[in-house]
Amino acid sequence: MPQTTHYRICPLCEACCGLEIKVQDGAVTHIRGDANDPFSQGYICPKAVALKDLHDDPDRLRTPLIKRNGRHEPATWDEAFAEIARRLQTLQAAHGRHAVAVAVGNPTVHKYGLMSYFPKLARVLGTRNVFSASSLDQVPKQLSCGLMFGHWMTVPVPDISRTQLLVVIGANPLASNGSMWTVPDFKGKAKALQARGGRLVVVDPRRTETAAVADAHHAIRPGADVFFLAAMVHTLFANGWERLGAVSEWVAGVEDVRRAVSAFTPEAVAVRCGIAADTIVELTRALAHTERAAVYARIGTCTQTFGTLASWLVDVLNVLTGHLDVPGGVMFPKAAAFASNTLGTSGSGRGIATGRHASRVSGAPEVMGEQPITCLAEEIETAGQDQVRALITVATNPVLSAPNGPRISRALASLDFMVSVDIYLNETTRHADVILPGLSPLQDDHFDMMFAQLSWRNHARYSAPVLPLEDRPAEWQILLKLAAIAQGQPADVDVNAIDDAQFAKDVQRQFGPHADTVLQATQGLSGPQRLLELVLRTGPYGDEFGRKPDGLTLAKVQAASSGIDLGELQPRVPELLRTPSGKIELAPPALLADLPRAWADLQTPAPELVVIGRRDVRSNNSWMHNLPLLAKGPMRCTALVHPSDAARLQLQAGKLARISNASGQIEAQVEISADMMPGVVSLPHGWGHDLPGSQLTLAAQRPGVNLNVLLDDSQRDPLSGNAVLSGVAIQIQPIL
Ligand SMILES: Nc1nc2c(c(=O)[nH]1)N[C@H]1C(S)=C(S)[C@@H](COP(=O)(O)OP(=O)(O)OC[C@H]3O[C@@H](n4cnc5c(=O)[nH]c(N)nc54)[C@H](O)[C@@H]3O)O[C@H]1N2
Ligand SMILES: Nc1nc2c(c(=O)[nH]1)N[C@H]1C(S)=C(S)[C@@H](COP(=O)(O)OP(=O)(O)OC[C@H]3O[C@@H](n4cnc5c(=O)[nH]c(N)nc54)[C@H](O)[C@@H]3O)O[C@H]1N2
Ligand code: SF4
Ligand SMILES: [Mo]
Repeated sequence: MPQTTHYRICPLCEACCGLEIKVQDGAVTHIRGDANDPFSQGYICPKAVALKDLHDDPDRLRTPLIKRNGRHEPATWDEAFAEIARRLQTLQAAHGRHAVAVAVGNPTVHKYGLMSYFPKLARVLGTRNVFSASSLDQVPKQLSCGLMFGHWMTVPVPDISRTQLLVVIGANPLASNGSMWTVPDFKGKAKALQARGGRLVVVDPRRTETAAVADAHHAIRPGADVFFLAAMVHTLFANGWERLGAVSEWVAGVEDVRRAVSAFTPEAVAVRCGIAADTIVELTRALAHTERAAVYARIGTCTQTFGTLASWLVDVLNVLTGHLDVPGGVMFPKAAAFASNTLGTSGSGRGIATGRHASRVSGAPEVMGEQPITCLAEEIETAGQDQVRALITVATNPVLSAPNGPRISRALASLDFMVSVDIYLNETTRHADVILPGLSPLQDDHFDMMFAQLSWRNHARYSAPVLPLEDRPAEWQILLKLAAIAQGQPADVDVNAIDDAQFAKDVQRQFGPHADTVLQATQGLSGPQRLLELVLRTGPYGDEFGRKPDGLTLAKVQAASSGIDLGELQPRVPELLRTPSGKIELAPPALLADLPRAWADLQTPAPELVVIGRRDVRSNNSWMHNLPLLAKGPMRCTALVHPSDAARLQLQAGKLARISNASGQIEAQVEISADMMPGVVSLPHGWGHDLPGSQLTLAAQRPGVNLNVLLDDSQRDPLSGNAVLSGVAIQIQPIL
C-alpha cells in the first residue's frame, strides 16, 4: 500500500501542536511537526513522537474488562454493558442518585468525544458528586476570572508576539509547554521577545528550564505569591503608577482594591517571600512603565491555600498597569467554536455563582458544578444518607494524581461498584468492576473545544482520524450508553438513535422555525462532529448556514489540512464581559473578604522545609511512563535538594532519602541542585507504578514514588476548593 500523509493536532498537552503523520500498511512510520500549521509552525516536543508507542502499546486496552473473583478478564461490549446495567440500576434504585459519583480527568479535555458527552452523562446521573482534576489544577484561575469578567472561560493570555516584558510566575512552559495558555514553542517566542529588546522575568522557587533562558529569575518561597502580588499592587498605588488604559471606562472597584492591599507593603512581605522589598518595587516599576507588558501565572500559584487570591491579583496587576485587552498585554482569544463568551448578549450577563450546594462531609462549596476531588475519599468512606457507593471514572487516575492517594485507593476498594472509561489497567482502574476502553487518539477525529479559547493566536483546526476505526464504540457512544443505562434503559439500547433524537430536540428548541434548515444541513453527521458543525457555523466566524457565505463550515475547516489562521488577538472589552454590572469587577467581595486570612497567615512563620512539584518534558502526569520512547533515559522521579540543605541534612547525591510528614512517607533518590531555593525540595507527581493489579509492564520496571502520599487531602483553598499541592511541610533524612 502507498504511504499516506495525515495531519492532526497532538492530543497530549495544551500546546496542541500540529503534526504530520505518515502511515504505511496500517502502521505509523513518521511523526513530525507540521511546518504548514499556521498556529504551531512545525514545533513539537518528544511526546508527540511517542504517540506511535501509545498506539502500539500492548498494555493499552482494546477490549472491555470485567472483574471476576478479583481478576480482570476480557469481555464483549454486550457483556460489559449488561453487567453495568444490572449493577448500576440496582444501586440507583436502592440508594438514590447521589450514591453514584463521577470523576473525570485530564485527557478528557484532549478528546472532544469525551469532552462534549461527559456533561450529558453527569446531567443524567443528577448526582451532586461530580469530581475532576480541575480541583487539582486551574479552578482558582477560572474562579477569579469568572468573578472579574463574568464567565469561567474568560481568561486572558499574554499577547506574546507583541509584548516587551513578560513576567511568568509559577509556570515552567519549557517543560510543560504552557497551560491555560496555548502557546507552542514558548522558547522560540521568548527568544523572539528578547531579540526585539524585550525581557522575560520568572518568579519560581526553582531556577527552572524557563528561568534559565530568562533575563531575570526571582526565587520565591512556596505559597508566598499572594503576598508578593499584593505588595506589587500596593506599590502601584503608593507611587501613583496605577493606570487603567484602554479599559478604564469598564473597570469597577479600583478604590476597594487600593484599601484592601494597603497593609501589604513590600517591607511587610519581603522576608516571607524571600524576595527583597527593592526587587518588588523595581519589578512593579518596570511593569507600570513598560507600554507592552504582561503577567502570566500558572499552576504554582493555583495549587496553594491562597490560589484564588493569587490568581486574582495577577489580573489586578494587568488591569492596573493598563495592560489588559491591549496588544502586547494580556488579551482574550476568540475561538471559532464552543466558546461560551461568544454566546448570549454582548456586554453583560449573569456572571458566575458558586456554592449552590455543599459537599456532604466537609461542606466544601460547589464550584463549576463540581466538588473538590480531595472530598472523594471521605464521601465514599462516611456512612449515611447519600453516601457514595458507586463511581464512574473517565480518564482519571486519582490514586496517583490526587493528595492522599493511598486513602483514595482504599476508598475505591470499598465501593459496591466501579466503572472506568480508560485505556489502561492502572493504579485507579484496577479497582473497577468494569473497564471500557476508548479508542487510540490516532483512530479518533478531534476538534479542540477548550484551548482555542486560551490560544496565543486565533485559529480553527480539525483533526481527521489517522488510522481506520476498529469495530468498537467511540468514547462519545460509551458515555451516551452509560447515560442511557443510568436513565433505566436496557443495555442494548441504540445510542445513535438517542443521539439523533436529542440533537433534533435541541435544534428545535434553539432554532424554532429554522430548525429544519439546520437539521438538513447536518444530515449524515452524528455525535461530536455534528455538534461541531452546528457551533462552527453559528459561531463568531461561522457562515450562519449560508447567510454569511464567506464564513466557516466544518467542510471548510476540514479542507484546510493544516488548519485556518484567524489572526492575532483583538481587543474584546466590553463585548465579552458577562458580569451583571457589565464591568470588569476588580474587587469581587468574596475575594476581598479572603484577604484578612492572607494577612493573618503572613504573621505566622513559614515551615523550614517544604516540597513542591515539577514537570519534565518527557513525562505527562501519571500515564505516559509505559511508553518506551519516553521511559528511557535518566530516572526523572528524583528529589532535588539545595546543596546547603543537603549538607545540613547529610544527604548524598544518588542515595535514597526518606521524605515524610504527618500524611505519610516515601523514599526517593536525592539529586543535589543549586537551582533549588534553600528550604525547598522538588519532586515530580504521577509516579508510584508499583501497585499490584495494574498492567503497566514497562512503567512497573522503574515505578518511582508517589509525591501525593505526602499531601494532605484536607488542605484546600476555601474559595475554589482547589487542593494544596505546593509548599507542603516535610522532613527529609538520609537512608543509611
Ligand atoms: N502533587 C501534584 N499532583 C498533581 C499535580 C501536581 O502538579 N502536583 N498536577 C495535577 C494536575 S494539573 C492534573 S491535570 C492532574 C491530572 O490527573 P488525572 O486527571 O487523574 O490525569 P492523569 O494522571 O493524566 O491520568 C489520566 C488517566 O486517563 C487515562 N487515559 C489516557 N488517555 C485516555 C483516553 O484517550 N481515553 C480514556 N478514556 N482514558 C485515557 C489514563 O490511562 C489515566 O488513567 O494531576 C494533578 N496532580
Ligand atoms: N511535560 C509535561 N507537560 C505537561 C504536563 C506534564 O505532566 N508533563 N502536565 C500538563 C498539565 S495537566 C498542566 S496543568 C500543565 C501545568 O503547566 P505549568 O503551570 O507550567 O506547570 P509546571 O511545569 O509544574 O510549573 C509550575 C512551576 O511552579 C513552581 N512552583 C511551585 N510552587 C510554587 C509557588 O508556591 N509559587 C510559585 N511562584 N511557583 C511555584 C514550580 O517550581 C514549577 O516550576 O502542564 C501540562 N503539560
Ligand atoms: S508540546 Fe509536545 S505534547 Fe504538547 S502538544 Fe506539542 S507535541 Fe504534543
Ligand atoms: Mo493539569
